[in-house]
Amino acid sequence: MDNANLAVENSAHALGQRFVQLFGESPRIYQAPGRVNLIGEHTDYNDGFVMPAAIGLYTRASVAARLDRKLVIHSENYSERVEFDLDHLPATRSGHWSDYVIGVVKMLGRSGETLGGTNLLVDGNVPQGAGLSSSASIEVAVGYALLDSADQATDRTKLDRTEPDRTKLALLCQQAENEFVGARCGIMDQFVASYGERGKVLLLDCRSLEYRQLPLPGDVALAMCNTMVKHSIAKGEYNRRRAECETGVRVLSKYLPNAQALRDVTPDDLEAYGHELPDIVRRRCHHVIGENARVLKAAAALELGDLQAFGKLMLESHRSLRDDFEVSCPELDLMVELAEQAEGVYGTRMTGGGFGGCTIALVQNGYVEADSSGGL
Ligand code: GAF
Repeated sequence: MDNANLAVENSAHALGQRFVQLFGESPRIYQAPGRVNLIGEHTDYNDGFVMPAAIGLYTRASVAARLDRKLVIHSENYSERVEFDLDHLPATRSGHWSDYVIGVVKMLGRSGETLGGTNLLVDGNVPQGAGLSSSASIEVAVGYALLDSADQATDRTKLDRTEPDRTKLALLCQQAENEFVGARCGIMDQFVASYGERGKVLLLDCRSLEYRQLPLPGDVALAMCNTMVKHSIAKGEYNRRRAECETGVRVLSKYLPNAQALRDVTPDDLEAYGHELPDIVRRRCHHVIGENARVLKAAAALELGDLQAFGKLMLESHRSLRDDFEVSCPELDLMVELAEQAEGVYGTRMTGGGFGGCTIALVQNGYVEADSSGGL
């Protein structure tokens, strides 16, 4: 076992002990990672393509069943314990961290799962507001834990589940975020939190949910740089971008009756009918349509081992997010500019929803200082 794996193992053991201390019995522990996105930003909710990768930062949910109908959640990050009655869950979000858990509980219930009383201990090291998808990692880890608890509460002979359906779980967690937490996010984050694999990037078609795991060459590393400018997709700008894209489709579909989403609009279509759109909407569409094409080109470049071409596409993506989609910020732009000039960097861009958070750089191995805390 390498040092990184040993550290992960030790911290899981410590979390198990903490659970015993808090609840008096041993838990089962589930873990889901945060993510970076190499390319394909703001394309997921336009039925497009994305290329995220799981990172070494994660959320863990430890779980054991209770005999009553209570859901008791303890957060190590907030040093706080909250209790809910499973038969009288809050109808709406409260802005509290527990919204992410309650959203998943509600969607599981809606999908037909019977949840019994549950003790949950949640702990994570994905920084919040850094664009590394701490929310999807808590949703997916908790989703697994709650399914475990539901299994305990059900007559095991009636269960046909050997392993949870990961796609179903990812969709359910996205629904929790859309309908309970209030962020109209796409499927990328929950999908990669469910399927991400060490050393691979995930090429996902967000319409069909078909995916491929593409290996990253052994001699490159992904470097995350945090601007420390906090972002939240539950705030207005993210939902506004999504609405602008929907406006684009609505207008363009008068000319392109088969267009259900921006995925169905080509650069030629935009050239022909773009003048019908308000300027802001046209620029939003221009980003999404170009970004979808860039993801497919980047996948081809990665398969050919052409990292120079991949890096160039990352830079184009950043410029498009900065100028057309307007989701960057001065700190992200500066970090990209500085990394662009650094030796060994193939390409760099902002990653995630934007308005702050992190950049990602594709770097030749020899130019990165070893740090296993958040790497692939
Ligand atoms: C956030 C959302 F949660 C994702 O669904 C995606 O839209 C991303 O922003 C932008 O690509 O992480």
